[in-house]
Amino acid sequence: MERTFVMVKPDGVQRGLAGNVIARFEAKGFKLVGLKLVSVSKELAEEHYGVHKERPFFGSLVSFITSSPVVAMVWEGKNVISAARTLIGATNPIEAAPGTIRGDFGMDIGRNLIHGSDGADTAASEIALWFNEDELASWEPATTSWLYE
Ligand code: IDP
Ligand code: MG
Repeated sequence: MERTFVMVKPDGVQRGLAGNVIARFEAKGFKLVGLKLVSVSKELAEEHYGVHKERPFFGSLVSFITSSPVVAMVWEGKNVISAARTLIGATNPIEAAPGTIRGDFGMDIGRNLIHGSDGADTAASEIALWFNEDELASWEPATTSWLYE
């Protein structure tokens, strides 16, 4: 089983879409193991988006993510890292497929609602960046045998 880091960005929280995002991950069958509302510091924002430091939009990324709270989550399940990216949709919401979170709810690349880790290494480092070990729950959903053969 994999774990991945997913975050509803400030636009998603402000628009009241955090519950819808959580519902989609739950309905798919993924297991929630960490969840919190975070007012993001500049330091955390710069660390999270460190890979984009040289990009022209880095400053606006940091100021946007620190402008209003985010919902930070860790989800667990089969192939959850790539499956979460599939549920999330393409980076530019106007090009994202209908049925994806960005495709259904977004208009602009700078307001694309949600972040999901893009690989195993990123998932591990982002989970460690955003959560302490004691904030992650180990639990067994009663539905496991109805979701997995
Ligand atoms: P991702 O969120 O789909 O993984 P990344 O390429 O990792 O996309 O970019 C991180 C975030 O930076 C995107 O979610 C988006 O909000 C923003 N971003 C990416 N490309 C651009 C751009 O060309 N202009 C403005 N913002 C961008
Ligand atoms: Mg990315």
